[in-house]
Amino acid sequence: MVREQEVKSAYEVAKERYAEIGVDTEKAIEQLSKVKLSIHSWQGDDIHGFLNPDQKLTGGIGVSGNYPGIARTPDELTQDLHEGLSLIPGKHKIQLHTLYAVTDRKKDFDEVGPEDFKYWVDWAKEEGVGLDMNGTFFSHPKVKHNFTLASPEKEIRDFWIKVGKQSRAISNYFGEELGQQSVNNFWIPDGFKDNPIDKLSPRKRLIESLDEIIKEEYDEKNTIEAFEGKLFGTGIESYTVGSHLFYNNYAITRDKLWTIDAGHWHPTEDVSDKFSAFMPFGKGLMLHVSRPVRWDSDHVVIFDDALVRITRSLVRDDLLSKTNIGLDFFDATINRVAAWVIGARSTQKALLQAMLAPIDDLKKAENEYDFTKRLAVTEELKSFPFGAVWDEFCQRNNVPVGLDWMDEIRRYEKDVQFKRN
Ligand code: RNT
Ligand code: ZN
Repeated sequence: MVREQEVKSAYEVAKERYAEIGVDTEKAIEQLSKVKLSIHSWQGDDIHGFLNPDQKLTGGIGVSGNYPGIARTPDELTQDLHEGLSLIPGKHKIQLHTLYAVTDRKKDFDEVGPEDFKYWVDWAKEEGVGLDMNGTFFSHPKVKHNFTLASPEKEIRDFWIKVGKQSRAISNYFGEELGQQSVNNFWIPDGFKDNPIDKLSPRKRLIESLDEIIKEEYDEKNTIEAFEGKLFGTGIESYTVGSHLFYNNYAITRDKLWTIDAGHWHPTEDVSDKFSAFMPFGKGLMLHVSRPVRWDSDHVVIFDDALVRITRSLVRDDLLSKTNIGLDFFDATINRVAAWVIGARSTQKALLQAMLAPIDDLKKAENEYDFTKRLAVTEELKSFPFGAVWDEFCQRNNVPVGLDWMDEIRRYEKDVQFKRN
């Protein structure tokens, strides 16, 4: 109770400080509560899934670590997700993959359909979350020499086209059942370890396969596709069929979403600078917020400069309504539920800090060439008491304030996760 009052009083002070520069903290709180994050199921089980959990992870991505308590079954994964969600303020979505189908018999990737996701839909309804989808195009013997939809073999392409079509049916089912649009993200690993001769034909084949996948019409109210490019993967260093430019063009010409994964670019490239270059032409964005440490390492997202630049661009350029903010990282060296909580809370904090700024005033100064004011205000803003507003946001959403959530994680690992091994 003492804590509750302290949080309130600190908030009242912060509210006044922000009001002095024309920022309404109540408005920011309201704005933040409308942002749904798309939290990725695969942080909970190191991308094993339930279809072929013993298969090695392929596609040039990797998880390291063996922290105890990994979720091994649908019930364990949903239990962990529930725990994570209880420590993250607000209402969110969960991103699934074909791999997470819950089937009544052994099924291959291309056989999995909406009926195999009823488990998740029932859970999502109970939990009050939305669902997003990802077709799985890796960790399967039919990924031949790192090729799927762009394979030179028709038989291989056809298998993966079917997986893609099924993922759309599943995503549509999520949308219909849960009454909110489900984003269906496509990422494929296709590419070469060493220098290719023919760079054009694989891309033409990929276009053909994708066009075939998206041929059937679905109501966009329920589902929309997003396409995620990449620079390279481990073992696929020299050429990636689905490059950024490829999917940028594909998304625009097909009126679909473009997915920007923060880890998929040259290490010095600022992904946040791309949103405003794409959006005047494109329908919308999906983000995979991630943290590349020297390479596409998928470290847990933290409140760092890269994240702050992403959230500032979204807020300042008013792109939130056209952007789906998904998370994509996998770290097995720490508690996997804590990883979700840290990544999600950091993303929300960075959004809030971006919202707590006199944006219209700054835009005006910029248009009047008052760059002195622009620099002075943005610098001072960095030490404004945004943490007090964040605490108030957590309190109002009935989730632990500050580090209190770690006590709950310690209890959970002791009572639940550590008992699994
Ligand atoms: C891989 C992509 C892709 C995956 C997930 C598991 O580099 O980022 O989004 O991480 O689909
Ligand atoms: Zn990604």
